[in-house]
Amino acid sequence: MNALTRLANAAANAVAEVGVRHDWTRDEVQAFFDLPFNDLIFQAQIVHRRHFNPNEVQKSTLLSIKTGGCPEDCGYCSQSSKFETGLKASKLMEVQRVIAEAQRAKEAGASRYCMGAAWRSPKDRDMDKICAMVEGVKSLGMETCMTLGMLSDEQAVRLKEAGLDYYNHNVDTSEEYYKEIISTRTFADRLDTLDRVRNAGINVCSGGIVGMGEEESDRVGMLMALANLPEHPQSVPINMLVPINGTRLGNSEMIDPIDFVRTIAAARIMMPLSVVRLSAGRENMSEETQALCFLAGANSIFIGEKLLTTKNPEQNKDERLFAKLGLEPMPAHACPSAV
Ligand code: SAM
Ligand code: DTB
Ligand code: SF4
Repeated sequence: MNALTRLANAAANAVAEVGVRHDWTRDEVQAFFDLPFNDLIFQAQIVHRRHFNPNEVQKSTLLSIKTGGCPEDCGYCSQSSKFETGLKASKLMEVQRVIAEAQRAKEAGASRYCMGAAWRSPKDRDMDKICAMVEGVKSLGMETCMTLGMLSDEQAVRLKEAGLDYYNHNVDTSEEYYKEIISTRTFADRLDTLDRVRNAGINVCSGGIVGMGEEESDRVGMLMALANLPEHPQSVPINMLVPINGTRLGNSEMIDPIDFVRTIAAARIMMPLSVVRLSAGRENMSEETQALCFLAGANSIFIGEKLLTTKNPEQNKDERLFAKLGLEPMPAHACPSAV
């Protein structure tokens, strides 16, 4: 056994013994990525089975409640006004339409409804409508999630009072690589909003995108940034870049699926009580890759035929995959670390 394997095994054993850690070092995390694949998956399975039913996968559905025309310049995004992507922009949706869409998602088996707006930050004048959406979707018995950009303290408190369960705000990549992807805000801005959400008592959903031309060391840095937060995000979405024509990253080369699975496995080991979501990118992924992601400890997906603006696998395709793999939906409010 070489020194790195010993280090990775020791780090995973440390998780098993002490539970949740917030002091991950670069060497420890890099050592997970350097493990033989089978050893990495084995470690991830040990951690996963300690805290979760390994055959349960949480199902969320997304809705874009305000599409396009965003002033930010995120290099991956179809909704940035800085790129010509051919996307049709639209205004903030009516509350009743959002609730009706959520009801359909519930009937299709989703336990969480995630509503996303292409904003740098919400305007205070939009908050009444946003809060009414949270209250309406919650009254259906679903978990609620919003992703609206940067928040003020007051907006975070208002969302909490409306009953919001999760706020999604991704760190997206390492601090070092962030400025290559986005110039209109900083990594520190992202962390500030995450602090506000956590301090308001809302569960944090934060992860990132892989396949944006980053180095493996950036994936290490991204996972360290997430796992060394004062509390682990209760939900950790790992997105595979969906390349969008017209954006700066539209011609990116697809990441090797094994490298993607390694990122999931390392996230699982480092944040043992968090739900790790195999998020965007499933439309371009084989069933075998998805099965490896579940084996590596991913236990959440988006269901429904659309993500925000791009395609997601059809319902019957996902149902067939769940049946083949013997997977069951995770009930609402089952995340062990959620408030
Ligand atoms: N405007 C808000 C924000 O940026 O936080 C919320 C919406 S934004 C679309 C939510 C997240 O979706 C991004 O942080 C990014 O991680 C993910 N995302 C956007 N476009 C993507 C793409 N083409 N491929 C993969 N993930 C993407
Ligand atoms: C997250 O991490 N992924 C979701 C959700 N949080 C908001 C969004 C994925 C978007 C994929 C590209 C699109 O459909 O526009
Ligand atoms: Fe705007 Fe969010 Fe897209 Fe960035 S990721 S351009 S902030 S909608």
